[in-house]
Amino acid sequence: MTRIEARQGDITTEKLDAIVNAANPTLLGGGGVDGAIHRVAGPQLRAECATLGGCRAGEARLTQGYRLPAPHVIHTVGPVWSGGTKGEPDLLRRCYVNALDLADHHGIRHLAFPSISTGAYGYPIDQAARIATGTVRAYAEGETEIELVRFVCFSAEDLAVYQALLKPPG
Ligand code: AR6
Repeated sequence: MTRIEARQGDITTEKLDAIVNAANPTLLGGGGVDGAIHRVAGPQLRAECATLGGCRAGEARLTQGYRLPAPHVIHTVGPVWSGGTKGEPDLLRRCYVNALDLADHHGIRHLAFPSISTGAYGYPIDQAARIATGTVRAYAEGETEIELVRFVCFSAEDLAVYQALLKPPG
């Protein structure tokens, strides 16, 4: 059984097996959650990322967490929102599936996701959160060893959106 939950907070403080980074295709750092993760992890994270040769939208890469409380970081690159007709929903879904697959393959049981693409990349929060929660739920119904998926929302508004979607029906 995979437990799925949402909390408000700063993902860099999470002490789970892995945190997911909303990166860009260079994997060399940026603003938002990516900047926060690199700041806390320290320069060794950037050095490891520099060996990876980048990452396309929808794909995911694993590194160590260095000075982060989480021992691993799963970097994924969300789609840039450009109206929703450029394959953004499928790319966003693939971010979650590929991050979860990578976690499963490396024995990661507890991981946290930020709200991928909903900051600098402009994806509307309601649509992105629906894809995030729906994709993780569907994944949890398959064969997986993952025990906990936590959505870490930066704002109370985002948390309310995730919580409404995670409420059991009825
Ligand atoms: N913990 C949790 N969530 C956070 C944190 C944090 N410490 N900081 C920001 N958020 P964004 P994107 C939230 O812009 O839209 C970077 O420059 C934020 O409020 O970080 O996928 C990369 O290098 C929002 O809800 O990621 C790329 O160039 C969510 O994280 C680009 O931004 C995602 O916002 C990626 O854009």
